[in-house]
Amino acid sequence: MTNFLSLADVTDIDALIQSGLAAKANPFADQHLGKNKTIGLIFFNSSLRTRLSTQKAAQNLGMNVMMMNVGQDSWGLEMEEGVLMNGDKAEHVREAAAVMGRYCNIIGIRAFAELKDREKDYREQVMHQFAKYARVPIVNLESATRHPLQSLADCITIEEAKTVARPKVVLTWLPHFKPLPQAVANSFCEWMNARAKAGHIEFIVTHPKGYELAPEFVGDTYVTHNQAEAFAGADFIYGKNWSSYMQYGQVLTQDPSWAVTMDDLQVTNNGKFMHCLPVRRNLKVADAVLDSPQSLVIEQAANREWSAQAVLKEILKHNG
Ligand code: AN0
Ligand code: CP
Repeated sequence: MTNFLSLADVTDIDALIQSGLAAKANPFADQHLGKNKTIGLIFFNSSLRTRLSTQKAAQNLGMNVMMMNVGQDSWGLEMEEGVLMNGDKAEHVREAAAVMGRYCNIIGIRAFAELKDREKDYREQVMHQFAKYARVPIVNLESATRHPLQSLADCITIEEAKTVARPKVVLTWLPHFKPLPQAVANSFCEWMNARAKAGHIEFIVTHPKGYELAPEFVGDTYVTHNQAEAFAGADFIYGKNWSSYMQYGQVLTQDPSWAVTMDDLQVTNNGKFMHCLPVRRNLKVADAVLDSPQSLVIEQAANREWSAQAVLKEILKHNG
C-alpha cells in the first residue's frame, strides 16, 4: 500500500482487520518499522479521535509526529491551478505539499466537504493535489467523500462484537439541524458492501426520502425508508446523520422519529449501537442507548488506534 485514500487502495480487507487486531493485542511489536520516520498530520477541520488515535498509532510504530491546523497554524492554501493569488490564500498547495513532503515520510490529511458545490467536493481536489505534489504516501483522515480509517475501525469492531457468523448490519440516517458531510456514510457503505459481497455480513440502509447517497457508494444495497423494517433482527445499528446528496448539502427534514431510542432497538437481535462520534445526545440518539451495554461507541473509537496502526504499518512496510 502506498496511499490510503479509499478502499480501492486495500488489497485484502481481512488481512488489514487481522493486522489491526494483532496491533491491539501487541501494540509495540513493530516499533522498528517507524524508527527515524516522520508523519505529518494536516487538519483543515476539527478532530478529536482521528488526531489522537493516528498520533498514538504512529508513536506505537516508533514514528515521530508533527501536527498542523491549516489556516490557523499555517498559511491558507490555494488548491486551484493557474489562478491569480490575490485573495486570502497566501500559499499554493504546489509549494506547501512539496515542502511538507521533504519533512515527512507519510502525510495524513483531513479536509471535509464544503457542501456547496457537489462536483467540486466529489472531485477530491485536496487529497489529489497533496498526493500529486507531496510525493510521499498520503493517508485520508476524512476527505470530502470518504473516511476510510473510520470504516476500517468499524469493520474491526463488528468482527470483535459479532455473535452470529453473518450479522445483519444496518446503516440508519439520524436527524440533525446542521448539514453534515456524506463521507462517513459513503465510506461505511463502500466497506460494508465489500464485506457483504464476501459473505461476511448482510447490509441494508435506511433513510428518509431525499437522503439517497451517491449511487457509486450504495451500489445494489437494499434501501428502505421504513426504519423499523430495517431494524428487524439487526445485529448492528450504525447511526449517522448526513445532508442530502441530491439537493446537495441541504437539510430536508429534522424528523425526531429517526433518532434511535431503546424502544427502536426492541425489534433488533439485541442489536449493538454504533456511531463514529462526535454525537449529539438526545438529538440523534437517546442517552439510554448510549449508556446501555448495547452501545459500542467507545470501543469503536478505541479501535481507531488499531485501524490507523494497521494502515501505517502497511505503508511503512512497502515504502521503506
Ligand atoms: C463530521 C462528519 O459528519 O463528517 C466528522 C465525523 C467523524 N461530523 C461533524 O461534523 C459533527
Ligand atoms: N470519528 C472521528 O473521526 O472523530 P473526530 O472527528 O473527532 O476525529
